[in-house]
Amino acid sequence: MYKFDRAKYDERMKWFRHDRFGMFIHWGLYAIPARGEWVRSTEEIPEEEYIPFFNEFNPVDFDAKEWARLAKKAGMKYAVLTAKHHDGFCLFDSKLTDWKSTNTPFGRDIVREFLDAFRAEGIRVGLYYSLLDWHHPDYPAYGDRQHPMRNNPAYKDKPYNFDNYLDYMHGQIRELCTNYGKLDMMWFDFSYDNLTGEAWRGSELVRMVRSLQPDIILDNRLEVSGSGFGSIATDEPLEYSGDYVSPEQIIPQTGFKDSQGRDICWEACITMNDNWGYCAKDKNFKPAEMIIKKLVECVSKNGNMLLNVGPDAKGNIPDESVEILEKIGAWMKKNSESIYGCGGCDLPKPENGRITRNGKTLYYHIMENSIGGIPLQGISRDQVESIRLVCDGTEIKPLENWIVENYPDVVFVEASKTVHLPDSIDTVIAV
Ligand code: JFZ
Repeated sequence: MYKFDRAKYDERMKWFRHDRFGMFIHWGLYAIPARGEWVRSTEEIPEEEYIPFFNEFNPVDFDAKEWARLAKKAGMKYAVLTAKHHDGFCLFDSKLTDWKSTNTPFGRDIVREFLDAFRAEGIRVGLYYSLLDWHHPDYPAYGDRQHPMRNNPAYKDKPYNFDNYLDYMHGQIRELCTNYGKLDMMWFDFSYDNLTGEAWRGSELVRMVRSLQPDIILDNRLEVSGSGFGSIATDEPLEYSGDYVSPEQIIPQTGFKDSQGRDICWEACITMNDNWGYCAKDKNFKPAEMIIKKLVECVSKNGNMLLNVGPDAKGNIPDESVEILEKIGAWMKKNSESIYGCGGCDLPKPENGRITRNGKTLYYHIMENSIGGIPLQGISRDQVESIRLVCDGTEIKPLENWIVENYPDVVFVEASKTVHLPDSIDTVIAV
């Protein structure tokens, strides 16, 4: 009988609660049509029209070290690569299929190169593994609402044996957990309709993964889709509950607490534009300033952010994404002490920004300029030991003038030295 072990759980979640910021990488054959990673399904493309991408896959510019340097520069502490996405194409040298990068003209084990390069930069590593598989003959096709062949009459009476598929999937996950050294995270994606939990033989799968990789952290999608909370958010997590809630393309309105008032771990996965996989036409990139503020928002609610890049068919991360990551990196270089090891605090969100906290230190993220003094809400003068500007360490004094005398329960600091001078994105003040 499975019993959730909270002490063990808290131990393995330590780095996750500390690191806060990771890189998601969606990459595969779909980078060639360049219309997003769902292209086979949305356009109902039959296998024979997808195979040419396999036959030509040769991303000559792929350099995992370059990706890793970029992630490091952006201040990202962990990274998750799609070892297999819904199209079933494997970026690793699986013995269980021919549908893998090592059999394309490229001929390389991309997962291994990714793991080596990111570990070398001191970045923790995780692998995304799609539970859906549109290539495997034993995965339900006709009538499955996601499958590219859902409406194709040729698949209507095609027999399939789902247990064969599950053996295959369990076998591949065993390969990943056995042949590639220590993995920090496994990101299963995703459950839907009747396919959830034990339909994936979830308990058996998780038992195997944890026996091979005792410290690994799992997302919650063996149990739920991209919007569910699942039993990890209850007092009795199931064996396949995973370790954290994984809201997709949304930052929750507040953090989550369990019935004992403990914070529930979560990670928002977010795209920079509107697609996970490379999409040539999608230039709808979010400004770096916005993403920085959203990262702060996640941390202020005790969550993480997993920010996506979708490299192109030659293996390059799009220029727009590189530029965004560099801008984030410039901010992180000066302000990351307000992110790493930080979480939320019990004070309400101030009207001019957000607060993150590490122990006794409050980080006031000032996102709006003030006239006169900047109000640090929620604290009183006698609680304050010192105030420093985080980006350069400058001492800041509480204001003592005729205006602030009338606001005894707010600490004001000088505006001129802070917001509109060094950094108008998010100026951080440590108290
Ligand atoms: C999933 C994938 O389909 C997507 O390609 C990407 O990898 C993302 C991170 O995860 O997205 C989902 C998962 C579930 C639902 C929608 C999108 N859902 O249940 O509606």
